[in-house]
Amino acid sequence: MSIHLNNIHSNEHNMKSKPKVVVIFAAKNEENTIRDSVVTAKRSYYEPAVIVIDAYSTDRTSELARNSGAATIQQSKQMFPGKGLAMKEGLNEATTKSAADDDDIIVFLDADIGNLTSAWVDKLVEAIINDNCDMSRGFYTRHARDAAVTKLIARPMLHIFFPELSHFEQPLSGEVCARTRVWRKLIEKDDIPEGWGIDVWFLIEAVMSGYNIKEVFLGEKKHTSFEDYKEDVSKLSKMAEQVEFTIIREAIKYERTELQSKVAV
Ligand SMILES: Nc1nc2c(ncn2[C@@H]2O[C@H](COP(=O)(O)OP(=O)(O)OP(=O)(O)O)[C@@H](O)[C@H]2O)c(=O)[nH]1
Ligand SMILES: [Mg+2]
Repeated sequence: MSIHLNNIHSNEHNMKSKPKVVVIFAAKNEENTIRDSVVTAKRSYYEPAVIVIDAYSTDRTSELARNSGAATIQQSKQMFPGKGLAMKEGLNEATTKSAADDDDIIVFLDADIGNLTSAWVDKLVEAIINDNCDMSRGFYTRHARDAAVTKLIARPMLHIFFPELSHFEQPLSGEVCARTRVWRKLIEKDDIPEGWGIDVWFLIEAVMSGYNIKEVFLGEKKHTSFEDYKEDVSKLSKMAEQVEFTIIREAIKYERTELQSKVAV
């Protein structure tokens, strides 16, 4: 009897049976981090299959992803930014093949994270399984100058147009997880952004579809894209423009332009 109890208690994941999990990375020129990203994701307790959607990288991203055991696919259009297109095509692939059952779980992770651990996958998946939410999203502590678009565009604009989303720490989080049935509902909509608008679009559309969303703390996030713009924040202007425009478009779509949350100007 005591052996039996010990076995139960030693299983920290306390799972009846493991769900099928697929991890998707969108990646453009991430040769420094892609191998570790794929290998680390695969070490998750949930033993996920990994898909990399490559944006015609001019470095070794695609080759390294394939050699690390990821199903590696080129996105259909050679466009940049094409993060939304890549995520949609990753979902088309997963929801028709490796995660085709409605109850399967699909996790997105950015491919430029220097301190990714497999616990990130575990925590995002466990929020879905144990906390009974429809979508889990990573939030983190980050460098004080990191996440400028989040701090200066996404959060203030959500506060004005979608005040019920004001509490989200990271509305542009790249670490997002949901069951196949939820992703299917979201990608059947016809206004899915192809560029940088995708992350905040998924958040707004999930909330407006009535899904229950939980942010999950993942510790510190160190990512190489911050190194590219930390000396010159103007490199984020295209991202800022697309996030801003996406929120305005969503505000019009959901008739939020009455500015019910007034801002003193
Ligand atoms: N397939 C594909 N992947 C992309 C594209 N643009 C960005 N990515 C990937 O999307 C992920 C997030 O992009 P980052 O450049 O790190 O941007 P971010 O971290 O969300 O934003 P910042 O906090 O502003 O740096 C990374 O894995 C990129 O390689 C694209 O056009 N196509
Ligand atoms: Mg990044």
